[in-house]
Amino acid sequence: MERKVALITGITGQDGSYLAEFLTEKGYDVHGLLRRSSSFNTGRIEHLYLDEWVRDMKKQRPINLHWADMTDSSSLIRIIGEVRPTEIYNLAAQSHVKVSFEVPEYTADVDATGVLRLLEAVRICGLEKQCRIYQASTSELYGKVQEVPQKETTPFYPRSPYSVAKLYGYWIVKNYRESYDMYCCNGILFNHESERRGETFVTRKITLAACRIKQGFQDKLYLGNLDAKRDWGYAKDYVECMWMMLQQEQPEDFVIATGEMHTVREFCELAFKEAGIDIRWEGQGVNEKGFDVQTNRVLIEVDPKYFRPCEVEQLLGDPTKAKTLLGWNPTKTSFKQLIKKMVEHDMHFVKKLHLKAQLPE
Ligand code: NDP
Ligand code: GDR
Repeated sequence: MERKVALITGITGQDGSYLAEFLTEKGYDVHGLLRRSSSFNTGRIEHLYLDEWVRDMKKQRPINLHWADMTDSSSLIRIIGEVRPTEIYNLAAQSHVKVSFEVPEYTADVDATGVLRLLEAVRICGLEKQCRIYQASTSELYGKVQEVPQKETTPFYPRSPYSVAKLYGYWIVKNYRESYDMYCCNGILFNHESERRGETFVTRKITLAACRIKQGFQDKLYLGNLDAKRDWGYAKDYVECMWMMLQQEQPEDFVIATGEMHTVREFCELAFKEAGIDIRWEGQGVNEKGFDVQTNRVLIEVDPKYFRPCEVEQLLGDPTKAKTLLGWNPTKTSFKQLIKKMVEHDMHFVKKLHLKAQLPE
């Protein structure tokens, strides 16, 4: 029988957790990198490895976690040599654009040099002809956009230490493909969100705040640039595409996006509406405020501390190539459905957290 062994870097993150579920269901032997942290960082994947009995009932295979770090070549070589994966999904990254301005050197180490370390580890282990590699590239590469909508041929203009590092990752993947005939692809993914999105990314920050405000646990939400426009999709739909890319005969790069663009302001309006609050806007720029239509209370304010030294004003992807060649459906989950899923989840999540906090020790 054909060996199907996947190694996922970044398995504890939003995408890694969905991809691990997807690949286990497809019958893969799934391995993931776990990096050392002073607190638990396995919350998103606990259900995949904790209870053997439950897993057995679901006829699921366990996932296997290995201590490693993208900044540590020896750990990557050791794991790739031991696991001998047939597919590697490189999702590990310092993935926060704003934070990359504060930790630019570390971001470059993980998001740029980390990709090189991984590719070299595959070669050192002699697997360059047996292992297919997916690289998590990003719409942030387009930055100051040169063409609307952005497609595979649109020129790049990165606007942050994060995207400059990812640009290196993109090109080194292309270079190893051309130099060593390796099967490696760049998925140029536009923003994708979910109930598991990190809490400091704007969408999750908004859905959580809307639910906390609705339940009386938060007074106000402070945001940065309300005019920023993004092409937001659903993470669970996007990880399927990562797998599809590695099943093609020839390795190629693909844009993955919905082809729809919305402002942060629109996201707020819909999320608050879903939570049962109607928002009315007044003022402009840093003085813009979002009022509760019913009570006239200010619920949303702009705080310049969330502005970026260099902003990406708008991103809109053209997923035609993925639709045509992969047969991928970019609008499986609509913008409204995405927000609904996130708000429904966060309503329960917030309630549960506060109930737990009230329990005696
Ligand atoms: P997350 O931030 O949710 O997850 C990042 C993962 O990388 C986590 O598992 C994290 O581990 C791990 N990681 C960070 N630093 C290291 C390191 N030094 N060594 C090993 N692992 C590390 O990101 P997403 O799931 O949202 O994104 C996945 C990938 O896709 C990233 O590369 C991101 O840049 C890229 N991307 C994401 C998009 C999006 O909209 N979500 C769009 C386009 C690209 P830990 O849990 O310990 O922090
Ligand atoms: P982004 O996502 O930078 O696109 O990177 P993020 O959700 O952080 O920001 C989107 C836009 O919203 C504006 N914004 C705010 N952002 C945050 N985080 N917090 C705020 O309070 C806030 N107010 C307004 C931002 O300025 C920005 O314009 C994400 C990450 O997942 C990357 O890893 C990935 O590569 C890209 O998406 C595609």
